[in-house]
Amino acid sequence: ETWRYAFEEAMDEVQGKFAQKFKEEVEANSDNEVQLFPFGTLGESADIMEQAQSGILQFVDQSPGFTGALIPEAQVFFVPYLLPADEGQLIKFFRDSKAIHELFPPLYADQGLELLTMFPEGEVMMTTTKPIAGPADLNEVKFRVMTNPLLVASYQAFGATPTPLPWGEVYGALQTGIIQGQENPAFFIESTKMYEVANNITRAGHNNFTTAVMANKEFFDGLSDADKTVVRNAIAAAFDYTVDYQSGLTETSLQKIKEARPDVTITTLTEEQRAPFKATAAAVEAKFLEIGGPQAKPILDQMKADLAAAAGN
Ligand code: 6CS
Repeated sequence: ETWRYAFEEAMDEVQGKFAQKFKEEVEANSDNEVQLFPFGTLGESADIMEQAQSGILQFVDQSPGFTGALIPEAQVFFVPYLLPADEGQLIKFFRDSKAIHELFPPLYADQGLELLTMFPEGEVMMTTTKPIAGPADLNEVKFRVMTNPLLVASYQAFGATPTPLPWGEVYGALQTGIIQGQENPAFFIESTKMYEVANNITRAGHNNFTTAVMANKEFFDGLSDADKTVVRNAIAAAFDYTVDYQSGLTETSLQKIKEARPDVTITTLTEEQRAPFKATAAAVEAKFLEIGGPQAKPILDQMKADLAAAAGN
């Protein structure tokens, strides 16, 4: 059989690396073939999700940044400063989290999706046309966010004017001045050349980019037990591979950006400068409980317990 798998990034970006490893594992361990569709071949994130739900695609990688509209609980990943900055803790959390492995799958199942994995793609950084040292500098900045109500609330709390847009419109919107900022991990800022149209990079340490890989549920349920195992093993192998691939990626990406455009500023905010951003977390968390769907509270409570466990507490 041929399985179709679409993702939100290019072949040589993190989701593409994951997908290629998944394909390699599936094809080495079964007679199935995996056809990969990178960003731009089948539409935006919202389009590939629809295609996966309707069964045109068997697999899809869509980030909670877009799934939040479909599964309100997935917005939890946009409570600022919830995920740890420490990489070891972060990976441990993604590997062991009960919220991810037990509480989220039924919510995805309700939308016709088999949740296969979630994984991190790196520290999120702001890129803006003007330097940012604190919330006051975000005043009147139209800041592009993914189409996720809690991410909108979070940037409102940060003092910006959040502007939800699909990914394909971001470069042009920065270029023409419709927006003045956006956020993404360093590898993505580098590969998509965001620094060309917004040359100030700010590390507020407020989040790590989470993504999720799913299968069409009807398709997955119809697989033989052997094929289900092939899929699950391929996902596990791709997870490990992607974690290794990302080791040191943030720093090498920032280095490449500096080389490509020496006048880029890269500012790591001090603890003192981060304090007003951190102070918004409680209000954004309260907002999540309000708009995060019927399972918002159990998901948030479980996430916190999982994060404490990953931190060794
Ligand atoms: O900002 C976005 O919309 C995109 N960012 C990343 C890192 N991956 C895909 C997503 O579409």
